Amino acid sequence: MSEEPKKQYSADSIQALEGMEHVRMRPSMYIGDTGVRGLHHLVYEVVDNSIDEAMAGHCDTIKVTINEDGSVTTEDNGRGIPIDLHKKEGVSALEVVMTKIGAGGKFDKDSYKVSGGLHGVGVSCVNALSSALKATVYRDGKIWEQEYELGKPLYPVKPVGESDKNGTIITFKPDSSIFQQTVDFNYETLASRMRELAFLNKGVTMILTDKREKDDKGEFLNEIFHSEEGLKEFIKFLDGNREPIISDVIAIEGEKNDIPVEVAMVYNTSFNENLHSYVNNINTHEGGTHLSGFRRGLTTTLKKYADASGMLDKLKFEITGDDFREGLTAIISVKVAEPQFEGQTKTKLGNREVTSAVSQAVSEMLENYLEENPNDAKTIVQKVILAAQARNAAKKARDMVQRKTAMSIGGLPGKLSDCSEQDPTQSEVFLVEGDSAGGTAKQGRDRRFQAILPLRGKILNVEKAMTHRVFENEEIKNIYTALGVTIGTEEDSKALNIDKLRYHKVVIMCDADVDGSHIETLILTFFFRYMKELIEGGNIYIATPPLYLVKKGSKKRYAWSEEERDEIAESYSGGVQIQRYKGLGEMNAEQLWDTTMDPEKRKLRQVNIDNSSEADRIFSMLMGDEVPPRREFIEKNAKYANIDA
Ligand code: 0RA
Repeated sequence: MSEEPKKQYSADSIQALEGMEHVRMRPSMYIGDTGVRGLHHLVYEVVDNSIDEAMAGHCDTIKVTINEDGSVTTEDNGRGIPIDLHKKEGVSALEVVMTKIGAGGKFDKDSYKVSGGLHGVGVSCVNALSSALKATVYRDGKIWEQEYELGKPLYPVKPVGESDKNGTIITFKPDSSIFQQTVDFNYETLASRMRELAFLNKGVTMILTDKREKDDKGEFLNEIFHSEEGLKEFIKFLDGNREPIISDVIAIEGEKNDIPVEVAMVYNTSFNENLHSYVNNINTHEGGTHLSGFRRGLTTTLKKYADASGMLDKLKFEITGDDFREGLTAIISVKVAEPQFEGQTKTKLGNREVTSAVSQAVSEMLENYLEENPNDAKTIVQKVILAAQARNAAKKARDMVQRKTAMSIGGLPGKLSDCSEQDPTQSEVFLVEGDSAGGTAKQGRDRRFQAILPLRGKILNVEKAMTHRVFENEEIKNIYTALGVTIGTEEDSKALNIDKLRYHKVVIMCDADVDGSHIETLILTFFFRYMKELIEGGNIYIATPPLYLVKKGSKKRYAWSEEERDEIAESYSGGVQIQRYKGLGEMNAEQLWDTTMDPEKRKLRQVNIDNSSEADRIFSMLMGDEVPPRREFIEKNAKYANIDA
């Protein structure tokens, strides 16, 4: 052996290895968590790099494949990761990109990189967290390859063939010692992110294939996402189950102070405001300066138009910002060169300069639209006036909810059986379907830390109700008062105050049948539209009562699925008695505690929002007016279908 290869491990590359070690020691610092979310983040990280290539105009097709063995392959037709010698490191640039934390991949400065949040940590992180990874690069007339284990190269980058194509293929298998919860990729989760990316980056084709599963026709699950109209189509997709009140989606595209701004919006007959904002393709859940800019631009322009039209002349009260956004669905997407992310989940844009850029862009383009479409303009102003009137009514109802909350114990709902624990972090409340199950739960619970709030039958469908009706509803008022949640501050009439949240776990407990799942969806819709912070804070859970009791003599076990039921029956070697639970009411207090409420044994499902635009679309579909798409969705997801049969 010559002396050459030794040089590979210069001081810098040793530092790189240490960086990779650090990723393995503290993975959450790089990818947020090592649960389901973090796992999928690995795919997003690689795909983001391909999208960067697309944004720079070098790539139009990105493929993601879940392989039979559970690994994932991403493939793009970008320039390919550079393979030439990296002078400082003394090895191929490909190796640097794959093994050096913070190399970030890009050496050029003119791409929209991400300095905060979870994205942009680099493919090297994915490498560090993979038990095996293979990078194949098509570039400079050749095919290049390097493989790694736990982020360590198995051999130097080598040519393995010739080709005139360009692009990058990366196959990786997540390390199960890091992702201990699961290494199982979810098709739907990846599909909804790829769909979102296709809308946000028009013209780019995204292809997802799942080789673990075949459909009825014997073909792999496969979807192609491609949008020629971008955000305009995104809005139509999101609002497909709502009824628009204007003739078409308003789409705005431009650049202000070097900040590309894209907005699409529509008004519908609902009473909800639905804003989704993105910075460099990242969903900014907590909003930020771009969203403020949008709101400001929208309000000033519409207000100016409405004032000039004379339609507000007879109005007895002021129009507020909220009124301009009732029934509005909008997507704001900006590209910022050096974004600053703030907030609890680092999804709030902080860059001050973005507000005025977006506000100006929106004002100019919306002004033109209103001039050119006077009928739509009039419809929008009428909707705003109606919203202002409804807001006045809602304020009265809301004040009543608040007055009730203010009265400590005396103000708690009569139906609430509270726990004795005073510390909210140690307390939980069960929202239980129906008074009778509520009674059983009350007997079965551990009253020291478990409270019970029975809810009567089907709670109000908030998706179809005006805001003031929601606040007037008895069951909903009970939820607010029991939880200690209030609405409205000096600055923001709709702001939620959860500082005094009385229970850090809120558990929805419904029957395991079709009615139960409908009620569960109604309650979730309420939390999604009116207390989203609790979902985001991880406070909302769903109880999972068992579906079967398998008995033989004095032996008995519960089952949560048909497979489990059959397994138990088999382990008892036949001759068993099987009881099917349709509702909570069929269990006695002890059984309910044993199976569903005892923290030692129960299986709570935590509710979280993977993809908020997708969640919004699903709630509007499930709870809105259109029946056919709802039926289709329920049939596709009919996990309860054979239980009721
Ligand atoms: C570093 C520099 C350049 C591109 C990339 C990395 C790159 C990374 C990934 C990851 C997946 N697909 C990718 N495609 C490209 C710039 C290339 C150049 O300047 O030619």
